Amino acid sequence: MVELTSMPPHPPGPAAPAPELLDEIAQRVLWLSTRIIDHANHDRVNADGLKVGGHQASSASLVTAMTALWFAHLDAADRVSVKPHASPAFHAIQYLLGRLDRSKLTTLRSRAGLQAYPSRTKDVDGVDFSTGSVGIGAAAPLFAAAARRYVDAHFGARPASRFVVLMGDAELDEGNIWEAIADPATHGLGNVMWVVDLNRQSLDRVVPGIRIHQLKAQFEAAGWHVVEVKYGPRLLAAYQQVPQLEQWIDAMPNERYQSLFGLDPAALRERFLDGAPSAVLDHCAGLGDSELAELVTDLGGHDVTAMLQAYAACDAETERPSVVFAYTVKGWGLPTAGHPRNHSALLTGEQIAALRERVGLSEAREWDRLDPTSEAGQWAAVRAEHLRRDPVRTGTPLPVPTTTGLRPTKAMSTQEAFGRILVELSRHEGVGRHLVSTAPDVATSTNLAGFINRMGVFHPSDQHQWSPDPLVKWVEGPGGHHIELGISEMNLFLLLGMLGLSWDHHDQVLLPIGTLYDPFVLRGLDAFVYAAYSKARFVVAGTPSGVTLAPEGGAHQSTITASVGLELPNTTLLEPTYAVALDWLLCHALGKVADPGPADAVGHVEDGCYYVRLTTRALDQAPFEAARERLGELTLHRQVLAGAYRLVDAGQRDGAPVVQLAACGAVMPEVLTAAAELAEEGVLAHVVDVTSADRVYAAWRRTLRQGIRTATTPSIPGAVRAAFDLSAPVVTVQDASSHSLAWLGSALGVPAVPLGVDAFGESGTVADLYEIHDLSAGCIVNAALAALDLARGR
Ligand SMILES: Cc1ncc(C[n+]2csc(CCOP(=O)(O)OP(=O)(O)O)c2C)c(N)n1
Ligand SMILES: [Mg+2]
Repeated sequence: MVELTSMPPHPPGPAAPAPELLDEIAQRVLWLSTRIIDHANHDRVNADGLKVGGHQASSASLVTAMTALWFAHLDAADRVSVKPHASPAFHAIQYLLGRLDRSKLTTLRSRAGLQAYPSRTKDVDGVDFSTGSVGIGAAAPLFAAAARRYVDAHFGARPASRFVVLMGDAELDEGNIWEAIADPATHGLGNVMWVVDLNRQSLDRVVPGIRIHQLKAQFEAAGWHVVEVKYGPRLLAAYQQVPQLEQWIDAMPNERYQSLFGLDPAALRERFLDGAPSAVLDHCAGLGDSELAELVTDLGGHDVTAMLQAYAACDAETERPSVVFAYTVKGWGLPTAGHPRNHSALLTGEQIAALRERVGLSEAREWDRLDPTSEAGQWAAVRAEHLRRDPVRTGTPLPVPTTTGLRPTKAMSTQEAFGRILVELSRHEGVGRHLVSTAPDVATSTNLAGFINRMGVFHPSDQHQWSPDPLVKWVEGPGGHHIELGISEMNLFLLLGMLGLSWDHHDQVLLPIGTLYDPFVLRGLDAFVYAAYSKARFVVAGTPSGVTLAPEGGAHQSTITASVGLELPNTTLLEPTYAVALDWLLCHALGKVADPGPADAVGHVEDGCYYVRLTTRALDQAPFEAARERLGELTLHRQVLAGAYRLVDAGQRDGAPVVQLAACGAVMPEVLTAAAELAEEGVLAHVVDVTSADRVYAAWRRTLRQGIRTATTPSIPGAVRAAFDLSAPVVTVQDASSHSLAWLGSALGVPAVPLGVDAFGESGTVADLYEIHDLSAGCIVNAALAALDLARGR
């Protein structure tokens, strides 16, 4: 058995300082994070009258855990995902470490300021993972660790990183969490630690009942190492003396226990002791009210020593991911502590003044960093140096070719072409090495089998192959290039997103390619959006797509996905019709995945992911070859990449009506037949193959924006002028909702008749389905005549 390249050991960090020093720093983090939000809401001029917001209580809940992490645990190579509502605590820490300018502290939730929730692309102080949609940002580092395992196995181990997550306890209600930990691709990742901020509160309420036993069991069943940090040192010492005290607190309903935090000490005594057993009453009789209050609210998640011990226990566990359940108080150290409605509650001016005084600051010094001459200030400097990261290297560009030279000699579907292109690329020196594919249990049915047979399946150690099937040679081991997932599409997009950030997280460019059935893009959509928002770079193929999947029926026929691909930022939708066009587009996309390159003449840069919609309908490739003859390879190549080319030019004839049929993908045979029928009736019908509606739309929007911003007449984009006729009415045809191409009429300034699929599909033949949805050649002819009528009626 070949073992994975062994990880280099962790560099020992500077020894942790005394807990009192960390407590002092935690108080400053608490102050700054609270004040950052307070300033945004109460001091900054608010022209809109909209509430600015921010989450003081939610941020305070994690202050101890985060101070312990950044000031005594993390190394420079570690990567951390911070719970969305703790962004102020994160920025306060970065400020104290000297990574954030003071001027930024008063910019929370303002333009070009600190983002409401940690953002990789918009924040300036080293956010590793964007967060906001709860559950997604928490799961992402698990997949980043899976990507690291892959990168280490293929390109040699890099400085060891730990992947740390700081998450809310209500995030565990999100199903994607459980999908993530259940997938075998995330098993055995000993460098992952999730810290659950167990404050037993969500947005609306104190969570009824305590589910910790169930949660622990679920993690353990998934093979995780579970650590619980429940009580602080005071309570633990008291339990030694009075075991009944522990039973009393453990048995207390969550709502009652939480309500203690908001009480003054005398009232707390009364509520806490109401109905208590005599041993508890006796013990507490010897304590003053404040002493009792401190004891009863002494939770482990606010004890730096207990938290550091928990982190160390997770480090020691190298074979399994770890989860730490840290018992905390939402609003720790604030007057809103434990209040059921504290999620967005803001401190009053008096409360802020009292907090400022408590941490020993004056108004004049309130934004100061830790005094550099103090012990705490000196420690911050030591940690800042320890955590300093080198900028990401930009390696030599990958030699991605512009074409694999694919020349189909027979009818071919785009899905088949896709498989062939990948096999060709896998043979390409300098490119194959960087290719990594993944699929949620649909690798064979999406045509990745050829690639996998050549490149193998990734597994951390060599596996014996039991399969008797000679056609499926799935050799599993550390050299494999395909990561097979369970069925979860959410996991697919999380993994693609993290493979697509490998250039940043692991200093290694990869060429990630994922496949899934097109309708299930929507099943993973939140993670797809997350990946795009994070500017991950990958290619995903939705295949097969549309009602062309005829017999498979409505549940498997996608309609709105084309609109999703078109509208999603940082994502380019490609839907070519012909194999060679797909080859050119894929090669170009992979080149951009390797390196997005500089902006074009108008400042546009395509930086993100590529979504290719494919089908299994084999199409005659002759029309494309005819266009190649007519236009020449260079022009055709350029136009295919720009998003549209004229597949059939109907020529000119004085007085003859002219219409254009703009279409993409599987429907092209019907479109070509319609064009021929129209010609027989004396109508000149151009056919435009729209290879990327996204690129044409984006070009049109760019010229419009330019016009709007400069108050000048917008120009017509080159991509539009080259392929379309700017005076002929247009019929748009796509095996997708008709809406997704309907804008072409406006872009061309001509009447438009959009055809597409605006109802759920059903089982049938392709001809049946096209007839049901008005995609038959006859319907297209009638649509063209309608478009001409509309144009005449103007
Ligand atoms: C997917 C998603 N659904 C809903 C929300 C709105 N939301 C933000 S925080 C929150 C509750 C958070 O509770 P928890 O995770 O326990 O965090 P904490 O108590 O630490 O604030 C909700 C429902 C969101 N951000 N994302
Ligand atoms: Mg909570």
